[in-house]
Amino acid sequence: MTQVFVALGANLEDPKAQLDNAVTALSALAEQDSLKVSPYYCSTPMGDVVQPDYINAVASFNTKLRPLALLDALQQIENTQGRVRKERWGPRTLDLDLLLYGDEIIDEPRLKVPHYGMKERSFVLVPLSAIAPDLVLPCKTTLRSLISDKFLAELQRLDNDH
Ligand code: A4P
Ligand code: MG
Repeated sequence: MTQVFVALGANLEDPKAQLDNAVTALSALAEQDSLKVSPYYCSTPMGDVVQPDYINAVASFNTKLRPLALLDALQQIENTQGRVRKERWGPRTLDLDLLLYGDEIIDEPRLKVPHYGMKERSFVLVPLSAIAPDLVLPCKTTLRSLISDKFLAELQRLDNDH
């Protein structure tokens, strides 16, 4: 069994409901009582595409699924929630990125873990620290050392209870 971290993002078709539905779907992949979900945060879009603001969060859970089977399951959840892949970094009903799979470093054509952008993204690091403040990345960097005041200021935490 391995502890995994998954980033959730949505900016179309009631993004908050998209995240709620994704959390329900993720709970089916999680070993009993292992699912933790960060608060939801509103963030301005990264990249040059003009698009609505995002709702972002991070979930962690223990799973027996091997990495590629987990990726398949995450992509199936995205597809079920109407994800259409068009432009890179474009708007989406739901994006599920596998951030960490235990301490493993994975370099396969379909799957790179740790996720390539996670260390530079406030909308990943801030929710991650809400559920795993003492996390140390496989490269031995502490999560705490990556979070700046600027990152904290970039996100607006939503009031929601889950
Ligand atoms: N893939 C490889 N490694 C992974 C991994 N660790 N997790 C492959 C998930 N997938 C991984 O992803 C393309 C391919 O990456 C997959 O088929 C898988 O085999 P995708 O989800 O189809 O494409 P994408 O999401 O459009 O591309 P990319 O580069 O993953 O986009 P990002 O980096 O996810 O950025 N702004 C804010 N504020 N908040 C956001 O959440 N998200 C994006 C998307 C842009 N701007 C944003 C946000
Ligand atoms: Mg993605």
